[in-house]
Amino acid sequence: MKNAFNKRMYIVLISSLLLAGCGSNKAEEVSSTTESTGEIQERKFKLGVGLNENHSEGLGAKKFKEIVEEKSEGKFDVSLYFNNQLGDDLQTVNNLKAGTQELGVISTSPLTSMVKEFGVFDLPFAFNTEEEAYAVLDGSVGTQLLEKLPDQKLIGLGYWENGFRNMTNSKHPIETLEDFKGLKIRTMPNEVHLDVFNKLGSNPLPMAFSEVFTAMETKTIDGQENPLPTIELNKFNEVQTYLSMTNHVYTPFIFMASEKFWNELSEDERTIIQEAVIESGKYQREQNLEQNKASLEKLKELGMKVNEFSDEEKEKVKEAIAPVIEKHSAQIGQELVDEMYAEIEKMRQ
Ligand code: TK8
Repeated sequence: MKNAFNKRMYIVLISSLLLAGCGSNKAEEVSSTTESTGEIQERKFKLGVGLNENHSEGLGAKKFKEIVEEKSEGKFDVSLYFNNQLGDDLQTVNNLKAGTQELGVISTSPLTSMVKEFGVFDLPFAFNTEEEAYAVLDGSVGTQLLEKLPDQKLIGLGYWENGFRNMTNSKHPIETLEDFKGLKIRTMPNEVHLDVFNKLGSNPLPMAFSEVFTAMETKTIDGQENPLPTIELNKFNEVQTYLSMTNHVYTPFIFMASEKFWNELSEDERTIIQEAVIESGKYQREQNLEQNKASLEKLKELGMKVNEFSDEEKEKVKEAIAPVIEKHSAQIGQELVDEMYAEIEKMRQ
């Protein structure tokens, strides 16, 4: 079955290439050379991630390499690149589109400039727990979004976890709605985040992740927001005094392939990679949950001043940003937003 499918696909592809160029009478010859498309060939390819090799994202990448190399019986050779070595999230997208990088893991938030629907995950306080996020990401909403990527020459293979974001800054603890006012906060390149922080009276500045540490060190910005493992493993505590546990939004990681690369693969080769993304993703999420707990303890030990953000103040923030949520929900697509909330509601019952 699989081979027959591959053969057909290959013939369609080759025939159209031939039609475009050198005449259709060669199609017969081509069909006799298609058997290799179901096989696993020797291949070398690159996987780039944004964080370091000790972060759950880095551990997940190593696990992915291990699984893929084992399943391909050593025919696949994956080179890993950590710390945005191949480029920031948006550069990674460009590399994948151009086919100069085969695989990459990034936050979903910067994708909204290409596929606005990904903004559904940027709506603050949508999820209360990681399990709620998994239900949405691995269910219909997450799948619908992956299906929008081929239009961008990208193939979405699944969701990993960046996690719930918390505020850090060098000025004062953020304990109330008022405390957001006047702070220069770096955001990811994402319209929802930008509008939310504007509404809260902060001065948001979208910036690539790799510039954030220096921007805090030189006081170009007062603070930033990210999940705890990132704050710890990127040593943000060295340039930030206050950590405020706002948990204001959950950011998924998305594992993507270059469409150009994907088109070169046989069905069997694709299956190996797809399965490895899911398997290593389970591991990555588990590691991330562990790291989230450990990082909080570590950051306290390292002397960061940590404060909670009360439910009462959360309600005030939600109220303040309600118009922003409403505007962006309409832009993202109310139907999709409602579907996400319905899925979350199901989890809560
Ligand atoms: C790493 C990014 C990062 C994200 C951000 O590539 O930009 O703040 O949270 O961790 O995806």
